[in-house]
Amino acid sequence: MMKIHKAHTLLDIDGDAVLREARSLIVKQLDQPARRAFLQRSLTLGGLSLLTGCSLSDNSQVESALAKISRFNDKVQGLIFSPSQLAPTYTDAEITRPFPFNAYYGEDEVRIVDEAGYRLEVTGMVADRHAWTLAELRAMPQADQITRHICVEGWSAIGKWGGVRFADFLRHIGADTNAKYVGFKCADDYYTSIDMATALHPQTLLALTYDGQPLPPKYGFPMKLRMPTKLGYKNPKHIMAMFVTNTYSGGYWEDQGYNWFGGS
Ligand SMILES: Nc1nc2c(c(=O)[nH]1)N[C@H]1C(S)=C(S)[C@@H](COP(=O)(O)O)O[C@H]1N2
Ligand SMILES: [Mo]
Repeated sequence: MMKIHKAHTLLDIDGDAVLREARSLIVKQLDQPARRAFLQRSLTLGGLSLLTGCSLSDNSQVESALAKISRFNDKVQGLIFSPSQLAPTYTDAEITRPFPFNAYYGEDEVRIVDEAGYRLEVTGMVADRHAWTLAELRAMPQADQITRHICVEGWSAIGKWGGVRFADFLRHIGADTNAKYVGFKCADDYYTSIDMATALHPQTLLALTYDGQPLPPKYGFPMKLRMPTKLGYKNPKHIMAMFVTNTYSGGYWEDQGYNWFGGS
């Protein structure tokens, strides 16, 4: 099922009711399964940022809605930000089971990527542009983390991912770390891009495993980029290609209005 985002629908509905729902979702439903209804009822950060970009300052309802949304955003940002600049980590016992699945389509349409033919394409501002097999990536030093994934649809969940520290990978391939962005293309139609500072963050992981096992298809086989400092939509699954660039390249949801930085 396709999710439809339409910023203008927010103008047709009661701002306070939407915000009550947003608050109750974020407060009561942390660690609960995904609620697609959240998006289906049109409350999306995407729609909201689109509104922020519009000149609607004469509309007092929208203005007060935006002020409340900004506090709602602060709450989300607060969950993923800590003064030490590292996202909080958790114990095995705190892992959310089962971990929720999410994508712009349903679980019955999860993309299956064949391991044998898989090569991670690396282009742009890097010295070594060879394409990587999974075996080569598994031969790099591995790290793992138990962190919280926060989705703007109003749920969060704690999971365990393992793989190659992205900073190690970037240095290994001779990436120009003065470049502004790293972009990703996925096996589905998803794509996103991140700032270099986050790419180099010690908790940013080119994740090859989930809960100690090769990443299952639904969680992004053969690999995803796991960034506990960023919201769920910034974490691309099924990565097929990455590129280092100074040219802004947006993202699947970002191009529909979601905040591009999407994190702390
Ligand atoms: N390739 C791809 N990556 C994606 C998405 C997607 O639709 N396709 N959805 C994003 C969103 S909005 C979320 S919340 C997470 C969900 O990851 P999970 O299935 O491991 O919970 O994947 C992110 N990465
Ligand atoms: Mo998400």
